[in-house]
Amino acid sequence: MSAERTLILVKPDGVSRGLVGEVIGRLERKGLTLVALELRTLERSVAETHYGEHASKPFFGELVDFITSGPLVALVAEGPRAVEASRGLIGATDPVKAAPGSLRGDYALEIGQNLVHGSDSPESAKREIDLFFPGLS
Ligand code: RTP
Ligand code: MG
Repeated sequence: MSAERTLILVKPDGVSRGLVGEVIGRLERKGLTLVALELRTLERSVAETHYGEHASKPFFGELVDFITSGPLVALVAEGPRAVEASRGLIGATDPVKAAPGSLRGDYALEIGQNLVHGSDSPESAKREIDLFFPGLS
């Protein structure tokens, strides 16, 4: 079985709403394995690096404000095609359009507070894991 790793964040809205267990449970029940897990509040510089691809977007300031607004849970999950598998569990970026049954489809309404992040490609996963858990990618 070829293993791939991905970075998942339970965003501050997920932590404050008590949905950490729900997110982790779905990842585990899908068959993904946790290989790192940490509760932390991000420095702005880390958030700006993590979301660097969006630096020129009009929502960038709000995105960084939100992701640094309180503790989040960062984790690395591993399994076959872990990036694609976890993006499927998370659902579309806009929670109103996310399929019911996905995490965003079931638990979120606003694009700016959409509960969970998952790396969008193996290359992004490597970059993001190196940022959050150096040496683990
Ligand atoms: P994420 O990186 O957080 O997992 O989300 P994603 O891949 O589904 O979406 P992405 O395009 O990477 O956008 C990152 C986050 O920016 C916020 N966003 N707001 N107002 C808007 O039009 C808008 N577009 C994106 C969302 O919170 C999204 O998760
Ligand atoms: Mg993204």
